[in-house]
Amino acid sequence: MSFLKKLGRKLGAGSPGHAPQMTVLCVGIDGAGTSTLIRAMAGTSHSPAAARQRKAGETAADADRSEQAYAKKIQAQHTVGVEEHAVFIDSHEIAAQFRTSSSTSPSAAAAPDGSVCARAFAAGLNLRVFNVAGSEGSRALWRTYYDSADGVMYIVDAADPDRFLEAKEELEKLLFRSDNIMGKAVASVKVPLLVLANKSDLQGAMSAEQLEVKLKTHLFPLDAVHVGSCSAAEQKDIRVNLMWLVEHMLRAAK
Ligand SMILES: Nc1nc2c(ncn2[C@@H]2O[C@H](COP(=O)(O)OP(=O)(O)OP(=O)(O)O)[C@@H](O)[C@H]2O)c(=O)[nH]1
Ligand SMILES: [Mg+2]
Repeated sequence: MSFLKKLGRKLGAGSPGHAPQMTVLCVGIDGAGTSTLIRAMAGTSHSPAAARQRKAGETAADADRSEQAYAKKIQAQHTVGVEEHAVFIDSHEIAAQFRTSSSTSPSAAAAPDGSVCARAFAAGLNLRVFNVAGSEGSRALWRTYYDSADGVMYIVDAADPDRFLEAKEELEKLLFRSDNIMGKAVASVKVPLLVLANKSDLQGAMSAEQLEVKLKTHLFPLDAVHVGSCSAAEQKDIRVNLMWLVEHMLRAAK
């Protein structure tokens, strides 16, 4: 490697400015927890009560009532249209992920110079995460973003059995061409898919294994599919699942 290239790598190591960029589509039907999850990934989650400014002269009881009302308002906010969020993955985290991965596909150490994977190893990875609203009227938009995504995160409310079928059907509509039925399905785009059973903190929430069986993900004609579980609200098990997606997007990149 030339001196200049070595220097460039050294300067760029771990810095978002030099890192390559990949696009992730993060969706789920309304209420699944997509926005909460993305806020946690991007490090912008906050306690609603803490975010509210206490007014001068307000009594503790008044403050308590206002904070509860504020928390409710925040929780009731549905995403409208499309939001874009930035998430930076540090190069050391990428190296650690590849080291601990049990996958048998070629190591990133062998990635050709200048490839997305090699650049991410040197400088980290910028993720552009698109959150498209989960309301019924917005779901047709998912496909538009899917076509140009390097990876997909599909969020399911694991504690809401009443809406599970709806979540399953919407995922199938997104992944497969409408003229095919499951079993003979043809994926419209073959990018890594991470399905998350969210709200694992709630009693009775489906496990990742249960969701995997119910969705029949082993039938999905994709090269890389993983079902994990997490709690976006408690910020639990998010990073480990995100890193699975990062690794598989990098392995699939040219
Ligand atoms: N208990 C629990 N509640 C969660 C979790 N994730 C999200 N929620 C709650 O679920 C509700 C919906 O979360 P959102 O993140 O707004 O859902 P969304 O998928 O973005 O919904 P749309 O914007 O309508 O598409 C909110 O009240 C969240 O606080 C979780 O892991 N556990
Ligand atoms: Mg939302």
